[in-house]
Amino acid sequence: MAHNGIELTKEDITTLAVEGIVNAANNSLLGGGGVDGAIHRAAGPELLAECQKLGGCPTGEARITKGYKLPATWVIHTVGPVWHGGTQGEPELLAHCYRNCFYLVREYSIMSIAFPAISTGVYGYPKDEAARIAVREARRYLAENENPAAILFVCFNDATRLAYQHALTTS
Ligand code: AR6
Repeated sequence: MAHNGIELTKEDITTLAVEGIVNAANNSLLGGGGVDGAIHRAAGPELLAECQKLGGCPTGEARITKGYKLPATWVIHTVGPVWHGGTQGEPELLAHCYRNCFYLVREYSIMSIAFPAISTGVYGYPKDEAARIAVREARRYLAENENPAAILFVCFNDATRLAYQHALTTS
C-alpha cells in the first residue's frame, strides 16, 4: 500500500532489496533477539565485527554499517527506548531514533530505506503510539527533502500493520 512516499510491507526486513535497512538494536550494538538477531544472522559475522568497533550507541542515536551478506547495502542501527509507561521521555527518544536514521539516510544518499517498528517488540512500546511517531517523522523528512528516499515500514504482524494503517489514515 502506498501513501505518498511511504509504503507498508509484511516481509522479513532481512530479505528486502532496498538500499538501507534499520535495525532495532540495543545499547551494546552486539546483537540480540527479534529483528536485531535476524539481521545479524542474515548479514553474517562481519556485521558483528564492524559493530564491535563502534563502542555501542546511546538510546535515540543511530550508527551506520555495511550490510555484508544482506541484499541491503547499509544497515542503520538505532536504539529505541524501553517503554516505562511514557513518562520517561520515551516519545522524544523514539522520535530521535527516526530523525537520526533519516539524518544518515541523507548523509549517505540512501534512496530506499526500510524500518521495523522500533521499540514495539521486546521493548514494549505501544504499537499505535509508536506508529504515529514513525509516520510523523517520515512525513517530516519527506516534506523537508527534495529528493527523498522511498520509505518502507515493515509490519511483521497484523497488529503492527493495523497500527500503521491507522496512523497513516488518521494523522
Ligand atoms: N523483519 C521485520 N520486523 C521484524 C523481524 C524481521 N525479521 N523480526 C521481528 N520484527 P524487536 P525492540 C519486528 O523486539 O522492541 C533485541 O533483542 C517485531 O515484530 O526486534 O526495539 C535488541 O537487541 C516488532 O514489530 O525490537 C534489543 O535488545 C519489531 O520488529 C531489543 O530486542 C521490533 O521488535 C529491541 O527491542
